[in-house]
Amino acid sequence: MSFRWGVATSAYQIEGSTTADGRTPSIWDTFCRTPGAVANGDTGEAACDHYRRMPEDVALLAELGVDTYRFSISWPRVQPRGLGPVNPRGIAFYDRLVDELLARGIDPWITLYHWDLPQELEDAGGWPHRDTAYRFADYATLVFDRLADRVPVWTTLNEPWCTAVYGYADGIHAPGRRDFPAAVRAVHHLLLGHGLAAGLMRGRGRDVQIGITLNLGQARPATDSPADRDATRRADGLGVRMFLDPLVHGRYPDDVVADLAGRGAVLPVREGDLELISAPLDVLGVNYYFDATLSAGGEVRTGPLTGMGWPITPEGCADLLLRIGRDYPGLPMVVTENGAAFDDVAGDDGFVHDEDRVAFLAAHVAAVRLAREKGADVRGYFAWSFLDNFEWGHGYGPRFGLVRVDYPTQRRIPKQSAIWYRETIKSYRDGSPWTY
Ligand code: PNW
Repeated sequence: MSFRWGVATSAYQIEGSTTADGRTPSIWDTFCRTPGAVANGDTGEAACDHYRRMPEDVALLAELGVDTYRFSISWPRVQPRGLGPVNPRGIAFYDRLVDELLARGIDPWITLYHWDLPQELEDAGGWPHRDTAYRFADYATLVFDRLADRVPVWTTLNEPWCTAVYGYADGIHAPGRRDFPAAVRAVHHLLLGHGLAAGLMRGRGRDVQIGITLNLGQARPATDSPADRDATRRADGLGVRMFLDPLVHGRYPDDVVADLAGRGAVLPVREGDLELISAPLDVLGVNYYFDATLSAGGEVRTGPLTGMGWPITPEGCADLLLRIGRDYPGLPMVVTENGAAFDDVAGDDGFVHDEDRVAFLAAHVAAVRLAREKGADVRGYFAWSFLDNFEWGHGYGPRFGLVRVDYPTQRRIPKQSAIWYRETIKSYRDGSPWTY
């Protein structure tokens, strides 16, 4: 098989049309209406208007030369209110998207949950409530049964750490709650939802791959002091091992359980849950943005930073992929997101000479190459993002796209990085193509 080259997006960040064709509100619609929650009062109501411009966007993907497009399904579009039968008008959009992609030789790669929980399910308790896991599994099969005949790869969740921590502990993402023990319950129910959905999809007997995507980084101690090393262990526990240990080894790490107990939080594990959660995965999606350097006092950020204030740490990408390969052997990986926001300056023609983004992406592709040479089983690389889009709590300020979106006109203008990416993919394919 040849290495996959792709780009990624998510539903709420690009689609707009939030009330079209029977879609009901998600927690992000509600959060965006909460005063002060999102920068500039921005909302996903219009976003990139992708819901209406989908065919021209797919044509643009074909011009980019990617072989894979990773997108997510809006739960409240296909199952309004998170309950009951599929909404035919909602699923029809994804049906057309899949056909359009296949017609252009691009593999659709579906993420079932990229943060847009139907509001009614949050009202009933959200992810801290166990029933949400069962609701998610029900929704997953509705989508799977309609699209699995044409979609080869299925990702259950995108970055459950962000859902739990940003959504329920820090309150900086929807639903904006600040309750650490609730966030820890959310972690377990997200993983349970993954396990239930994966099991049901697997049971359909289709020839597809099933996986999950995590945001991962290699935490590093600022100094060799015991306090900094302990801060690093704890961050790695919550960020990496709390997810990968149950998924791969079928148990939560003892030190993490103890740390959580010290903070008054408990993972609400019931008999049989860990067996479901640790069912075999075909692929692990790795979203890599940066490495955290930790001291006892918190995170230390030095050196060059992106427009998000994130450190630029491509070496960490290789280290991370090698470490996952070592600690969780036998798990094929795909980098399902990597990219950066910079202060893009557009010319009069809208063109952006984003040499900083080109350098960022090139350094990370080189890190993937290095990790592969050293033996990590990495099977694809997807840039975040195809288009500039709604960057959650930051609104439309940060631009991650390879393609600029001029929001007032919705014009798409490929940036220098889009041209660079197309040429890079081509040279890898024409040179000595990566295979696995
Ligand atoms: C990811 N962090 O989120 C998401 O999957 C995307 O939807 C998002 O647009 C993209 O990264 C860029 O932010 C993350 O602080 C948010 O480490 C925050 C972090 C990592 C990933």
